[in-house]
Amino acid sequence: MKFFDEAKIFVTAGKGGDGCISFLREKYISKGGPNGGNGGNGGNIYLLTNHNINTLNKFHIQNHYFAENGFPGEKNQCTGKKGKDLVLIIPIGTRVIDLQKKIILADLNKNNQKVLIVKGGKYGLGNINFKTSINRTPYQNTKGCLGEKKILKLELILIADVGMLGLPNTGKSTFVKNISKAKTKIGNYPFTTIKPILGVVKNNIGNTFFIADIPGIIKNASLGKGLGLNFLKHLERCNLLLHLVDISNKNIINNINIINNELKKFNRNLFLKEQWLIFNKIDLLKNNKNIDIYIKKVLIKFKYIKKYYLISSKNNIGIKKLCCNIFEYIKKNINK
Ligand SMILES: Nc1nc2c(ncn2[C@@H]2O[C@H](COP(=O)(O)OP(=O)(O)OP(=O)(O)O)[C@@H](O)[C@H]2O)c(=O)[nH]1
Ligand SMILES: [Mg+2]
Repeated sequence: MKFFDEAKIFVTAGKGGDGCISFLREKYISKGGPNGGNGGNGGNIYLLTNHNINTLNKFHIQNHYFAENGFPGEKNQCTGKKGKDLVLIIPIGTRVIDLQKKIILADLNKNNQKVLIVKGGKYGLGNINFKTSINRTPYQNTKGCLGEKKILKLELILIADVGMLGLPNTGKSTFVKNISKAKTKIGNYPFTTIKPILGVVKNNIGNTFFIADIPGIIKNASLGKGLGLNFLKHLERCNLLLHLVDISNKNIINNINIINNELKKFNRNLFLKEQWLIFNKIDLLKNNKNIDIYIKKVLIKFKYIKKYYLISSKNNIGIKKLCCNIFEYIKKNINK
């Protein structure tokens, strides 16, 4: 099934109900006064997060939403019924952008978070409000106001502590599958992963962290090459990035530069996040003798890399130590 992490929707709150013009008409009361009631307010539209929803797919099936209009006032001073509110259920991690004003209206990161996005129009006044000493039979009311209207962009950004980063085929999904129960797709070809996947990693004392596997990035992804850079937004909420490189590849320095240049182009804040370099596929190295010297040569070029690890996701080498250090890092930096 296609995974939509963005959607454009049109939301219109309900119009307020009009005020009523009416006069008391009863037997033996020849000229009863005004008794037209006020209208009801128009319905509002809210967004509400729910952890059972993971995509914005339903907003591609329907993208226009209307809340109910308020009802008009009635005779005998009866106020019109308020229009029903509409509540749209969205996944946790949704960012809401007002496309016309180009501002972020809300960033909803918790379950059951509710925000008002368009307010219903105010009710109109019935003629009972216009009675004065000089005008006892006012043929006057006000109309209900129109409800607010907005065009919104919804952007779903995964809530993960750790994000995977790297060229295609470096073993990101293999690593995530190895340490979590995530159903990542693995294949010996580029762009095996075409949508982001969230995994949960647990240790034996009950701590957990969330890890996001995203599609690989290639040179000029910012120009739309490969799957583009759009998926990088899923790393925005991560506190730690694991940059996977294939140690059996001859162009490691160049490959690391490609990823970080694209990262900077997408959002410099991502580049400034804590980044650990993970040399994967060490099982493929025939000769491990000069590996330390080689790694030092690589690291000298990348001063911003805080830590590095040598692992094999396939053969389970170095994974345990790396995971322990991630748990430690998270304990120190995230759960402060
Ligand atoms: N020898 C060896 N092969 C590995 C290792 N880790 C992953 N692979 C293989 O590398 C290939 C790519 O693995 P994936 O996990 O799909 O790579 P990816 O980085 O997620 O790739 P994309 O989703 O295309 O970006 C698969 O054939 C894996 O079996 C490893 O540690 N050693
Ligand atoms: Mg993958």
